[in-house]
Amino acid sequence: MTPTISLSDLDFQSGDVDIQRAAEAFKTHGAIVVRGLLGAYIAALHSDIKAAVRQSLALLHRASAIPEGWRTPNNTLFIPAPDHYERDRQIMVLGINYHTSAAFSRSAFHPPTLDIVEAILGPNIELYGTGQCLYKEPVGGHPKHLHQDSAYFEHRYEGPVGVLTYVVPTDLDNGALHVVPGSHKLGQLDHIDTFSHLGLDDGEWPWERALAIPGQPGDAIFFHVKTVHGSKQNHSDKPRPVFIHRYRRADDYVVIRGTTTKNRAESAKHLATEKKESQHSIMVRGFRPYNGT
Ligand SMILES: O=C(O)CCC(=O)C(=O)O
Repeated sequence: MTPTISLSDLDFQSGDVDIQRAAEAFKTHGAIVVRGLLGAYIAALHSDIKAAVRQSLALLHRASAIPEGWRTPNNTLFIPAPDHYERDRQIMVLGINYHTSAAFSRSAFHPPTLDIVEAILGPNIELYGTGQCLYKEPVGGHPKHLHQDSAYFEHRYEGPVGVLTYVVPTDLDNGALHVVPGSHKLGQLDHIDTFSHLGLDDGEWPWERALAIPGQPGDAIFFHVKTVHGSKQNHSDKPRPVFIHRYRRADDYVVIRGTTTKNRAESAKHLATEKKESQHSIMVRGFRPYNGT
């Protein structure tokens, strides 16, 4: 599937978004980008991201080994660094979230963002997760193989809408997000274990199948949980952080979770035991009626 869709099919301008048209484009292509949408939060978030990086590096000697790499006490995930790198480990997921950064949590409640999410998911929406910051260190910072997020958290219903926002100018040189338009309609695909955890076989899913989305700080990419996406290495001399909010219908919940083929297969055995009641999160739109028995 070579992309026949071009960036202009997915592109919207903050302040001038036709919400229904944006929601339709999302449903058709599985991704849209809204330029400048979260620009007001970038300065404060970037400052908190830099503080979290300093803290993570200072705590690296206290990191413990986990199946995905190493985790510092402030919850930053490190993975092996390239051979020529100044350290043997590099940051992959930075330990910053709604519990540690007010700018991060404020930005999750941004009304124009929620207006678009509501047009996609309907009136009753909760946050999924506590926010995520994917980081690529300079000079080789890790590639993230093409994958579906549903390989990591498959949901009972529609699944979360991810909103990934650039913090620095992001292009082909430093790790722009790539998406495969329409791939959210392919169902759950089989993933394999890769350097960047669960990913698609790159023989079957080469980067040429995907559309790159270069952008500026504040540009927000909305993507479906089953949209195939990923990003290449950061070849620039500066870090490339992004931050992600995830929103889901208030009745939706995870049925299978994993980070490796082994732990995902184990989780799939317990499919029937997953329940919404133990997965309630903060509501951002609408109301959750009591539905206990
Ligand atoms: O650009 C990145 O850092 C990768 C983001 C991503 O693929 C994900 O959050 O699933």
